[in-house]
Amino acid sequence: MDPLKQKFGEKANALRTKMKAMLKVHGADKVDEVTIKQVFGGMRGVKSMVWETSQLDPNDGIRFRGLSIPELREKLPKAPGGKEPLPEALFWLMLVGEVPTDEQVKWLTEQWVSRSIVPDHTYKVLDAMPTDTHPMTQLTTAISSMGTSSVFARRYAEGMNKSEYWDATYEDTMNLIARLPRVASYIYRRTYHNSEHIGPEISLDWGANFAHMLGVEGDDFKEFMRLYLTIHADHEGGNASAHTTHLVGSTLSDAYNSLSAGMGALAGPLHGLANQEVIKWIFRMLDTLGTRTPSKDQIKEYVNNTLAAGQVIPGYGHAVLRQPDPRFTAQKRFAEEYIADSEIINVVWNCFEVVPPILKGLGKVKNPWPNVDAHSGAILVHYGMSHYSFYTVLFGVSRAMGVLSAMCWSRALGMPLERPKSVTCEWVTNYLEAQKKNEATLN
Ligand code: CMX
Repeated sequence: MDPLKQKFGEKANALRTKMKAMLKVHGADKVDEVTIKQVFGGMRGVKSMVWETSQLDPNDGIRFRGLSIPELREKLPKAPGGKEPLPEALFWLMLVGEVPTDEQVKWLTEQWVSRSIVPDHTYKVLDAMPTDTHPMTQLTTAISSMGTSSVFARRYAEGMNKSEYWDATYEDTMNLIARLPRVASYIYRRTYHNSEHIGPEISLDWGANFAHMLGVEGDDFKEFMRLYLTIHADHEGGNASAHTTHLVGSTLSDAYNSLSAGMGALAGPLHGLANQEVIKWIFRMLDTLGTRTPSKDQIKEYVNNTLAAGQVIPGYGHAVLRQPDPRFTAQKRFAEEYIADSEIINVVWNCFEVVPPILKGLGKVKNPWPNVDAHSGAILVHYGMSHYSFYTVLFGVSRAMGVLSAMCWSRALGMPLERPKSVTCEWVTNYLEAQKKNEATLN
């Protein structure tokens, strides 16, 4: 048995036993109450699922197994000579709740290399699609197409015992994550580089090899990819891509179907697609203003025009966060350290000063601060990746690590089919009238 699977199995067994006992005693205790505003308002804040791999605080931001992003940078193993955390190390941490050793990370990198062969038919499926198909559509299709090799689907069909669900899901998780950089770089090269593909360099770590297959050379970009793939991996369970993956997985659909669905959620402009929308919005602003170096006053006017046109400012706001996103701050820190001077990054930094007071002034935006998507595009443009329609695929490759490690936990803890209750508008009206009558009777 592999050491990570063994560790996970032990931890999962212990937690499952503990939670079963807890549920027996406390199953009927209340943790929350739901308001009508929440029923109509996207279930904001309703505590209704378990997600082991990370937790989001509105002010402090994301913590992966208790560690903040600066702490990840300090504590997780790095590539030789590197300063940014290795995404493999984060996966290990999310899955078993322990910071791995250098040796353990090396083992995981090698595992993913050995599992990275993509089925031939997936390349054929991709090649059958027009090259102007949005890269996220290509990604979801490619992921679904790899479902032919699902260990979970095969073993379920053979009559697998419930107690083995997590084991088969672990196998799918490892295979799927191992293959994603190959699939994603294939999509990138076929879409923007005349299908001139670049083979893997198996001596490299997962993130650096991905950078290599994309065709962007240089140690700094490799470091950026390691950081990028680490900080985008997870944002607790309620965000749309995580929740979708979880919901679909709760039907015992395999990891391929579940992740493909989750990537469909990530492809929405209010979620992951915002990373392409940010740079598109900035490019349009520069074109409209006829300058690469707009003043703060010019940016202010453009922001006001965007709002007046009934559009959102992409990269700003968040359903949970109420402070600048630490994932934004981590990318800003990277740019300050590695990129001396860049016009496009300066625009992002000027927006950081200009946009929040304007959004605050609207009086309705709960979080006027930048989120993760406000910064990434400018760094990618700096390194020569200006095809912004691809950006959400990068987000997706990273997000797979969080949602799939969480899926292993859902299977290990025996999470059932998700089935919340819906109501009609008429039901709500009748409910309120009944409440009123009750109150009148009591008075
Ligand atoms: N620009 C303009 N208006 C904004 C805004 C922004 N960046 N953020 C919120 N608002 C508006 C909302 O559209 C809403 O307006 P209406 O009442 O007229 O419908 C109002 O402010 C209240 O919204 P909220 O409670 O502050 O925010 P929500 O939780 O409803 O939505 C989010 C959160 C992210 C969808 C929203 O802030 C937004 O649309 N941001 C821009 C898109 C974006 O960057 N998304 C990426 C998020 C991170 C990620 O998932 O990758």
